[in-house]
Parts: sequence; structure tokens; C-alpha cells
Amino acid sequence: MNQYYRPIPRTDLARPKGAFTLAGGWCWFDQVEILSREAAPEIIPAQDMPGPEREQLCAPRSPLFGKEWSSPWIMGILNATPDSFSDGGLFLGRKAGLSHGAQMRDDGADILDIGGESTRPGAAFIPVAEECARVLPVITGLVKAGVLPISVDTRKAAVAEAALEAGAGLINDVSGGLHDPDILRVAAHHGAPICLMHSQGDPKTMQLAPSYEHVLLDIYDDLAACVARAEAAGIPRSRILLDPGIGFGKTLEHNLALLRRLSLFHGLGCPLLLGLSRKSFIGVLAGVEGARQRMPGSLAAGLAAVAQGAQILRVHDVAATRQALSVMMPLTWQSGDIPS
Ligand code: HH2
Repeated sequence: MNQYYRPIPRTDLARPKGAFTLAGGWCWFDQVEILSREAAPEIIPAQDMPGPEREQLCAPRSPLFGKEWSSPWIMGILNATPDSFSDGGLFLGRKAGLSHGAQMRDDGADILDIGGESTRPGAAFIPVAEECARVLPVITGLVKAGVLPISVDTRKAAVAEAALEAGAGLINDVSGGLHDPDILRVAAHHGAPICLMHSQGDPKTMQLAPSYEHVLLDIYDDLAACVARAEAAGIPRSRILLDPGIGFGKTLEHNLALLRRLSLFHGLGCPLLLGLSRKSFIGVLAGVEGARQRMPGSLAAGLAAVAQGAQILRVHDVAATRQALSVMMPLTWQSGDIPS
């Protein structure tokens, strides 16, 4: 029977002796939940789980752009697209992109994610040349101005390569390296970190009838396979970030199952990135039709993910997210007692 160990993350100041630090970050755990396809979940003391798996949960993750993971990062979304689901057309073009990028830096982003192709459900594929024409002028301008580390949100090796040559430092691939496997060679060749996201199917069809045998364990295994392919292509695990892909081939129940037990994915030994911002599950849960009205729900989901140890939140509303984290993080054990 294949067993999976989910640390039960806590942030409480009253941290018992012998508790383990999760991924060198702001959560600790002294219990783990054993999950399997055959049996009901079971909770055991963390010291009773196998040592190598526990070490993988605890090991501090490798720094990214020279920064340690002592607090969560905010990845500001910059959609250089006419048709993104919540901000299509608002930041299309070099001038609009540069000014939005600078604004997100001022608002407290740690990294900017520039995308030129919408991957919302039903979105059509666009050619490499068009995607490059959208993202490259913005990347070049932001790099020249030294705004922040830049990530390129693309599934295509040629776009990723051009973006890295223009100064981007991270590839964010929503297909987990499956759409255009050459993207793994590009990342390896440039020594660039890459975020591998889980998606069931491509954007055109992914929301038609997503289905899993065991949503958590299927996605865990799929991400493990993505990591194995990336390692085989020459990318060390220390340069891989992982994302379970909220809303990408997932129903509301699938999204909730992933968020409730998100800490499972720390077992893969990579920093976790979460894209929750303004997504439709928030609209459904909160009864809010307009995507731009979903900021409060996005904050709640983001803080819940951080409480499970997620290291990067990919968000549209940077200032609000920064404010929320500025209040949440001093309340965790890691900051010690709050002065009265
Ligand atoms: N979600 C979107 C795009 N890229 N990347 C990662 N790693 N994780 C995500 O959840 C994710 C992502 C979709 O959001 P957005 O970019 O705002 O919309 P669109 O695809 O319509 O441009």
C-alpha cells in the first residue's frame, strides 16, 4: 500500500518541544496524516513517520534569487493580454505593462509574472510570435529599469527562451512541462528555475469534465512525474517550484480538496506556488459574479494557503495581499511573542 504523509501544519506560538519546522518556514508540525488510496486517513505522531520522508518535509528550500524562504512571497500578475479572465486588456502594451509592474513593486511584490497568453478555461492557443510580441517589450523594459525578478508565464519553449534572453529569471509553465517538453531543456540550458503547474488537459477543454480517482494523490503523483522529467532534463530539484494548479481541470470540490490538504505537496521537496487570485471557485463560494470583486475571498484563500506553508502567492491585488501578510506573519510562532 502506497502511503503519503501530510504534515498537519500549525503556526501557534505554543510550539511543543520536538516539533518539526516545515520546509524551514513559518509552520511547524508534530503530527502527520497518512493518506492512501486504500484506507481512510490516519493521524500519527510526526516522529513515527519514516525519516527520509520527514527530512524532505523539513529541509529548508533552496533560496530563489538569493532570498531565503523565511516569509511568503508575493508574485504580482502582469497579464499582457487582451482577454485574461479578470484584467484582459488593462495592461496590454509596453507602457501600461511597465507602469503596472512598477506599481506592483511599490505595492510590495517580490517577483512579477508576465504572461502573454490567457489560460482561462476555454482560451484558444496563440502563436509564438504573437506571445513574444506581447511579453518581450514589457520584460525588456522591466529588466532595464531593474524593477524586480521577472517570471515568464508561458507553455512554449521558444517564448521561454526569448524571455530568458531578455532577462527573465524564472519560467512559469502551467502545463508542467508537458505542452512543449523542450521548455525543460531551455530551463536546464539557462540554469533557470521553473515552476511546474498541474493541469488536467489544456485550457480549451480542461473544465469540460475533470475527473480524478483520488484528487490529492493523483495530482501528487502527476507532479512527482513532472519533477522526475525535469530532473532527467537536467534541472535540479533545487530549481523547481510546484503548483497544484487551482482551477486547471478541477471542479469546486477538487479545488477545495487541494486547498484543505495543501501541505501534502511539501512532501515533493520544492517551494509551493499557489494561484488563487480572483478565480471562479471564489466567486462560487462567495456568490460574487464579477472577477474584480473577488479580492476579499482571494485574500482569505491566500492566507489559508500560507497557513499550510505555501511559499508563493500569485496575485492580482498586491497591496491588499501585502497588507494581509503583514498582519498575519507576526502572529506566527516564528516571530516570537508579540510585544504588549
Ligand atoms: N493561473 C493563471 C495563469 N498562470 N500560473 C501558475 N503557476 N498558477 C496559476 O494558478 C496560474 C498561472 C490564470 O490566471 P490569470 O493569469 O489571471 O488569467 P489568464 O490565464 O486569463 O491570463
